[in-house]
Amino acid sequence: MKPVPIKEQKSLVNRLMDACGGAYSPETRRKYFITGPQWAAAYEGHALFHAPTRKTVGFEEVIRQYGEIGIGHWCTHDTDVIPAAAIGTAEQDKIVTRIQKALKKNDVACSMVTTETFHHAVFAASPAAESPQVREYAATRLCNTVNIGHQLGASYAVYWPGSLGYFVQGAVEETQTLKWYAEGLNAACEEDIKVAAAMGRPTLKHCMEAKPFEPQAEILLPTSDAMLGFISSGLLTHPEMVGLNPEYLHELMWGAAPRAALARALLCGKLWHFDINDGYRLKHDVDIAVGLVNPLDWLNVLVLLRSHGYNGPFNLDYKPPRTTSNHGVFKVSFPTAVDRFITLWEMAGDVLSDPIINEATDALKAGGPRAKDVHDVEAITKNHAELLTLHELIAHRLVQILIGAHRGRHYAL
Ligand code: GLO
Ligand code: MG
Ligand code: MG
Repeated sequence: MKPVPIKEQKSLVNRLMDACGGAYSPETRRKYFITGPQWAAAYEGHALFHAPTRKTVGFEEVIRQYGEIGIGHWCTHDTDVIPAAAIGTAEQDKIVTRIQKALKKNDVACSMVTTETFHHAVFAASPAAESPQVREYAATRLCNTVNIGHQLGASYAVYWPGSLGYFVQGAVEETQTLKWYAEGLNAACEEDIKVAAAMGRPTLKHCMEAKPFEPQAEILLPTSDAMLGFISSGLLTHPEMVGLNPEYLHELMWGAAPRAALARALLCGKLWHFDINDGYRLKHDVDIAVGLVNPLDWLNVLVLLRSHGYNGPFNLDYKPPRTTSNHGVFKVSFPTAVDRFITLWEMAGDVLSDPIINEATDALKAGGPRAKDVHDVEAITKNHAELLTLHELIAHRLVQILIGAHRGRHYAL
C-alpha cells in the first residue's frame, strides 16, 4: 500500500468506520442512561511519561459532539470547566450559565458533578490533610460542587478520593485521616439538604469511587468493599445519602471479579452509579473503552445488572487512546464505545431469556434427588454428579451468545 497523504487520512478513517457498519442511531443511543464525562473527551493523551497527543477541547464542543453522537448526559469535575482560581467567584456563575446554554442547545442533560480533590497542589497531602485550612478548603470545594450540581440539574455527585493515602509510611494516621475525610462528605451532604430544600429538588446521590493504586503508593479506601465499610462505619452523618460509583477497571486492577464486587454493592443497596471501561488485572489504570479487552466478562456483568434492575448511569470513564486523533475521539472512540455497550446490554437480555441457560439454571437449582440421610455425603455427591456438568455448558452457551453462534454463526469447514 502507498503512503496515505495527510489530507486523505480523515476520510480513510471515516470510510472504514462506515464500513464497520452496525452503528446505532443517535435516537437509539439516547434511550440508554449513558453519560459522557467532560474529562474523557477532553483528555489530551498526557501522563507521567507521555506528552499530550491531542489539542484542548472545551465543554461547548464536547457537549455538542455528545449531543450529535446521542450521548444524552454529560458530567464534569468542577475544575474541568472552572479554573481553580475562579471557583466560587462571579466568573464561575458566567461559566455555569454558558454550560446551561450548551446543554439546552444540544439537548444534553447534566447527570453528575464531581470535585477534583487530587490534581491541584493544595491536595498534595490529600483533601483530608492535617492542616485544618486545607480541609476547610476541600469542604468548601465539595459544597460548591453540590451547588453547581443543583444549578445544572444533576442527580449525582461522585467522589474519587484520589490522593487519600501516602507515599511514605508513618506520617499519616489512618483512623484520623478517615475521620477527617468523613467530615468533608458530611459537609457536602448537609449543604445538599439545604440547597435541595431551597430549590425544591431532591437531594443528590453521593457516590464514592474506589481505586486500588494510583495516584498514591498506598490508598486508604482502595476498594468498593472498603468504601462500604466506611459508609457504615458511623463516621457519616447521612449514610443513607452516600452510595457507590464502582469503576469496572478499578475493581479488576486489584484482582477482583468486578461482577462479584458489583454484587456485594447491590446487596447493600449501594450500587448507584457505574464507571464503565476496560483494562487488565494488576496493571495501572489504563482506562480502555468498554468491551475492548474483556467482552465476555462485560457480558456477564451486564447480565447481573439487568437481572437486578440496575437503572443508574453508565458513565464512559475511559481515556481515548493516545493514538486516536481529536477527530477520532468523536468519530470513532465515543460512538464505538457506546455501541459496544448497547450491544452487550442487549446480549445480556438474550442471555436472560435464553431457553438453554434458563433450563440449565433451573435444573441446577432443583438439584438431584434427595438422599434419605443428610449425612450421607456419598449419596448427595452421586445424586448431583451429572447435573453439575451444566456449569460448563452454561459457560459455553454464554460464549455462543457473545459470538452470535446462538443465532447461527457457524464456520462450515
Ligand atoms: C480516576 C477516576 C476518575 C474519577 C473521576 C470522578 O482514576 O476514575 O476518573 O472517575 O474523578 O470522580
Ligand atoms: Mg472513574
Ligand atoms: Mg480508571
